[in-house]
Amino acid sequence: MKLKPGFIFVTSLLFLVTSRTELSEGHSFGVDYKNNCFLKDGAPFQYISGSIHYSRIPRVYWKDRLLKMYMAGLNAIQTYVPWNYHEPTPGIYNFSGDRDLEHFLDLANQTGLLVILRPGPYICAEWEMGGLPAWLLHKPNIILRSADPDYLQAVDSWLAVLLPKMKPWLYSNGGNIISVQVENEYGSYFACDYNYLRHLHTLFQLFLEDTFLFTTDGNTDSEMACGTLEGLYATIDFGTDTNITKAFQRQRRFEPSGPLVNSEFYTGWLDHWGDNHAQVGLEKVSQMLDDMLTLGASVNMYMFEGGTNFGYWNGADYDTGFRPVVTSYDYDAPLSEAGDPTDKLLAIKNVISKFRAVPEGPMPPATPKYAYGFVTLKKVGNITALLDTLSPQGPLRSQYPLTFEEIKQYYGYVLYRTKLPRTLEDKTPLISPLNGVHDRGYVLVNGVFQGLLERETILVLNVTGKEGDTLDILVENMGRVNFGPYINDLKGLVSNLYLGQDILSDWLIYSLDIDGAIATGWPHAQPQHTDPTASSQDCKGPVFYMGTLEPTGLAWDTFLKLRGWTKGQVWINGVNLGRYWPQKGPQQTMYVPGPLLSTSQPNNITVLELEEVPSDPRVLFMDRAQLNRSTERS
Ligand code: NDJ
Repeated sequence: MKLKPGFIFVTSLLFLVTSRTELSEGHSFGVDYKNNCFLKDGAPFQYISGSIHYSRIPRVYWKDRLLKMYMAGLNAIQTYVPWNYHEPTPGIYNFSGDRDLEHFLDLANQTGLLVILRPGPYICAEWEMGGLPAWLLHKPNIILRSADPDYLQAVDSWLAVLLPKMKPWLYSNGGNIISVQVENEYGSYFACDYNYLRHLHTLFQLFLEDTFLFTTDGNTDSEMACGTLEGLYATIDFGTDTNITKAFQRQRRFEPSGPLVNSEFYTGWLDHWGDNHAQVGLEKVSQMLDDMLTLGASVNMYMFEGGTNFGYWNGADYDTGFRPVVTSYDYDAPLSEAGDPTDKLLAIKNVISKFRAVPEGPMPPATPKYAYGFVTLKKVGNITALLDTLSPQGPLRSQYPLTFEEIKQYYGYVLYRTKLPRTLEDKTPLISPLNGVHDRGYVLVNGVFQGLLERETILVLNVTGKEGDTLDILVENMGRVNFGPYINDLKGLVSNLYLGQDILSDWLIYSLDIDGAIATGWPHAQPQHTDPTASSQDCKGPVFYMGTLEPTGLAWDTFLKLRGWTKGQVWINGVNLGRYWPQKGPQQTMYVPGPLLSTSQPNNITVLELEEVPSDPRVLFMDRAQLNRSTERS
């Protein structure tokens, strides 16, 4: 058949206007710049996606959450890969259990969900240090998120492990990853280092070949200017307080053609300790979603399922001060922290049904919750009496304090010990003149709690004592800054402490491996001689309590309320549930996933209370969450 010249011209033009991914055999995903849309297998495609973070949900619940997202009408999910979750120390990788990313991708694939992958290497996300591993801070003054050679060397090593793992999951290879984001809102970072972005672009192209690569930036010209790069499709993010037309006009200034994309449409918002619980009305969320989908935009809702900052994984913001994020990442999202469908989800499903066929059948119900009731705890001992157990290798000696990073402990708590250099007849100020307690220091003299020092807010504490008395400062890492220019967030006593005019020196520094001790069965495994005569003074300061939730034959979700307790950490059956701070709020209960409970064996509860235990040391397992209370009146 003789082809008319015009036909050849049109065909070749079509070749030019579609991305290269159109040309691979079988599966293809790319952009049709002529018709301003995505093309999946050659057909126009609009993704309606929701963010879910596997690192914030127990593995056993991944399928439950993904199925609910599918039944809500989503055709894709978006997830971050936290670098520090998978490379705890340089060259040591963990992709097992709750960190089994490929199992998560497989479950999404089985559930009929495409994946928008966001491997960073920086991810923000209210996650510890924005996903960057704290061991990067071993290099003094490293310029993170830049072409700093030491930073890039670590990035290259990490991505050379991660990205090949992702390759089989790429849509073009028959998997479900349709697109990959490079970095994260890079335009909001001061460095604005195009060489860094170019380096990442080259790396992602090398490992991921024809995959659609994009960037996401906040809704300002400066952010889009510094965060975008030729060759990476520029997308934007904004919430319900935004004029959609103006926001997408801004995206158009960077991508004159191609699909409109909101990569993070905020369905709720995060909580810091001390905030009022953030909530965003479902009416605004569903109306704006409708408006964006009507424009043909592809949208990812951030978050669709928030989950929990278990352990020490919460991040912090440093804006109006140092503001750590709470343990719950409920985010007022369409699926609650416990994965329960909400009215917001149903409203969103209703909107989606106007644009695509939503799956038939019922929405999977909330998992059953159980109020196991009260459990009375008993004292194990003050932290200063447990150092042989918690720091079996003994202390380091140093003339001046060392940071967490210098002693190669990255999370949790470190005890700093020295002697009073002279007798303090009167109350004498213990001072951190350079605001160097990162982040909270619990101060004891001869084991007696004196009070606390706190980053930004409490830089002086008056103490008394005699020459030679033991001065202990338990320092808590409350979570590294995850957004903005202060992510080089060293922890511990990061500068010298003064007692009056004298610099304190000659320190013993105890790295505390509490999680390791608990993993061996402590304190429940060993017979505990508890101290029934504990005086009221004893109930102040860092102390461990323990108890047992007797088995009920049920292992249902529940919510732990520590009414009257002040601030601390909880472990159940060896799992670190995260931090509690009911005195500060707004979070008043901690999510306890049912699968971590035993139906037949006693469930071991361990509590580290940092400040003051209630006169009646009991805790309550409830069948509902309380996330929106300010200071809890006991
Ligand atoms: O990309 C960021 C995402 O990871 C964008 N966000 C989200 C907030 O939930 C999340 O961190 C912002 N983070 S704007 C900065 C919050 C400042 C209070």
